[in-house]
Amino acid sequence: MSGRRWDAIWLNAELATMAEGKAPYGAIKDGALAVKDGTIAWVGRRAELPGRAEALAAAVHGAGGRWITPALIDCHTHIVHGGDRAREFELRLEGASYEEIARAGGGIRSTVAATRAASEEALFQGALPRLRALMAEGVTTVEIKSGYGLDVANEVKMLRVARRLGRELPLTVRATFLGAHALPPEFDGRPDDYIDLVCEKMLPKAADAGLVDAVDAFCEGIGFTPQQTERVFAAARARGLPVKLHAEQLSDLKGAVLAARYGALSADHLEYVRADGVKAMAKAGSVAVLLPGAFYFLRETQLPPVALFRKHGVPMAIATDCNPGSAPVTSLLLMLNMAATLFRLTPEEALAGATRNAARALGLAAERGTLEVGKAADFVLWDIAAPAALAYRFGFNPCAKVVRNGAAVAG
Ligand code: DI6
Ligand code: FE
Repeated sequence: MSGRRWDAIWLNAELATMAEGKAPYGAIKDGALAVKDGTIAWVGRRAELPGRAEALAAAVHGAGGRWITPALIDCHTHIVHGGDRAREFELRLEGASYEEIARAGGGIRSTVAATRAASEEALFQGALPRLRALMAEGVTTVEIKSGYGLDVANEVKMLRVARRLGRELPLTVRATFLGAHALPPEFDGRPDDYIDLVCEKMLPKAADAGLVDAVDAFCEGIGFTPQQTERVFAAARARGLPVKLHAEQLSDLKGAVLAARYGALSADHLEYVRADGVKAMAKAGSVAVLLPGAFYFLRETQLPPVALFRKHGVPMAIATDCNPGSAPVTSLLLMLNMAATLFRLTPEEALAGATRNAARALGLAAERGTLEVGKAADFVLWDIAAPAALAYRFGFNPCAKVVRNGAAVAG
């Protein structure tokens, strides 16, 4: 015990707190950030510190004049999966569409076959390098979905891997149950029977094992109807679990309206959402999770209605959607760049999308996503001249140091 007020303090830093309603990026020039018990205990201008840093904190760190931002949050991934879909990529380059491949039994189903065949250990080992790539860019919180098991044992297997990754890596993992991702082959022609299984067996089993933080579904022509999706949402609600939805990725089935009706944390993709969906989301406080990697990789041309999200005050998050079919990407920084170049988000909106709004999309707004007192001391030191550089450069990683729960993450 040093008897000092704080465990550590970081000085000589430019802070992009990303706190709302303040300066651009919530910036604080010549800032100081203090940590106590893994939590941010003080943040502000160095000149306003209530005493000498050495007297206040047991450890004093210099940030070398670097920018510090909240650690990044990837709020939508399918990072646990077996196999890859490079062959499908070749087919698409020869002219086949994503939907045609899915309808022909490829697509998600081919990843289901590979995921079912993989051991829990193999899935864990397979996810490691992908997560390490995200972590190297300052990600400390990741959402991981199931949805490539599509039976009780394999959905539980995927979610157990997600939990283990959260235990064994310096990462906060939120596990999302996505049993209603695709119709497994053994249920061909019987989607409602499959939804029975999802609601009556899969979700209860996974939730009772403590493996589910939220429930998602794929509401789409090649996924499930709004009626089927609503049954999944009702089952989630009965267990007190929050919902989110893959909505309006390829067509407008009014998934966002439905999700909003269930108070969804987020609706994701949203290229085809219209004003009714956007307004419903605004009212419900749902986050629009934009996935520029999938937009890019599928060569989509329909842009998500960013102007409408702004107009109605729907918070926008940015995520990788890391998955083997539509977004085999493990760089959240690249997604910031694509959000700006493809979707015309400002660099500040893009960064808010991978910090403050991503936290909100995971129901973690009170605990992370900004540099504010009381939140987790998860932050990143960057070798950049201004925060806009995080969206400006691409294929480049200026991450100098990652701090999680107040302690430097080795790496
Ligand atoms: N939309 C997506 O982008 C991912 N899932 C979904 O519903 C892709 C899933 C895949 O192609 O494996
Ligand atoms: Fe997805």
